Amino acid sequence: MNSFDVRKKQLFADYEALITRENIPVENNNGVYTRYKYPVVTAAHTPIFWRYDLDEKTNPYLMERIGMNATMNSGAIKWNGKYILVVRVEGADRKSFFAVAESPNGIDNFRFGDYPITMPDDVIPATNIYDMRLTAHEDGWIYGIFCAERHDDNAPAGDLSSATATAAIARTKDLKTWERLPDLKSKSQQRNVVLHPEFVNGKYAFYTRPQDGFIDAGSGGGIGWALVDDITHAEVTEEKIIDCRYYHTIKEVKNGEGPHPIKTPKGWLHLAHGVRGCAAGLRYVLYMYMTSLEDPSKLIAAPGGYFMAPEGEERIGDVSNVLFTNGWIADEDGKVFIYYASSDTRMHVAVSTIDKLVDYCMNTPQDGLTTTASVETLKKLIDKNLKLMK
Ligand code: M1P
Repeated sequence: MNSFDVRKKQLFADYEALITRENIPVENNNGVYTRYKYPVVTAAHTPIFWRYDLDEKTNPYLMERIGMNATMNSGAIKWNGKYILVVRVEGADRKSFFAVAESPNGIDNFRFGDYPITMPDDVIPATNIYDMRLTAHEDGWIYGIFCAERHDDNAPAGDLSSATATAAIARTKDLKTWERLPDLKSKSQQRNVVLHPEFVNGKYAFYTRPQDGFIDAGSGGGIGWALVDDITHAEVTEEKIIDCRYYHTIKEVKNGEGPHPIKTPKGWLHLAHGVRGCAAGLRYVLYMYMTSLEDPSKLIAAPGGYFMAPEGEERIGDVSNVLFTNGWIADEDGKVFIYYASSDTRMHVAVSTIDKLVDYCMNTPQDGLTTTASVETLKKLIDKNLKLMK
């Protein structure tokens, strides 16, 4: 074998070893969820034949030709018995695109299909697209709502950083061919928009995140809720904030709905991200809340603090100190697979159950918004436990 063939054989062997590596639950957990040791999808999980030209004549040194930088913020759905992620893959050129990776068990063996998704760009073309939330809606379509980013042409000449964020809408029946619908019309910029899986009062319901600019949520207030008559010409006419931001909390600067909520007998279970500022920059954590079955826009449980925060290697990456989620899968047996990205770099899974997550939401004390309130809450638990321990 010549050196080209030796290297090629090694590349494929290393790749197969990575893809088929068994994932291991991390035992040291808090009882609410179990993290898994290895990231489920990394840039190294993208197929070798996406990155290398495998023709010795045109690539005699067998060098990487198209670099992949990150695999992050992935939508999730169970489809034909497989655990599917629509992964946000970011190339070395900073462009994000979507690609389907599937696993037989939800915790390892995630493998990409041969091609990334070709997302029609027949509305207003976007420079970058990312962070798809998948919703199998009761109308029979699977929707992908994602951010479409474009340069802000109103920015002063020479400003090549100002951008606009819009919620783009596409739908599919097979996760292969996508139909693009017009972007969600809204007075403000929008990111982290999610489609509720059921009609509400006969209308499509969206979780929104109104924002003053591309980065700043500003006066947006928090996670919003809007009903839309026609998804093929979706427009936010009225928007109410259902999960507010508060001073000195984990969502002081921004928040955003994660995947669409899971329906449980006790209410809709929501997973979201909250952002606060500190000297090291922004810190993104995950938190949960619940809304009523009768009125999905009515908050019924708001556990205080974060549900998950970056730990260990999760803390480090392209944008450090970030956990972000836009995908989870609830199995028929009540198991929940929470897919989250760390530091805008790689995808992980944590596993819990619907019962545990509902218990977490209903019985974790609310944030009292002051130190005094937090200490009083803590003292109540200590009193109770000390009595039990006597
Ligand atoms: O870099 C962290 C995240 O920042 C944005 O989220 P948000 O709009 O809530 O600030 C998004 O760009 C997201 O993709 C990214 O992970």
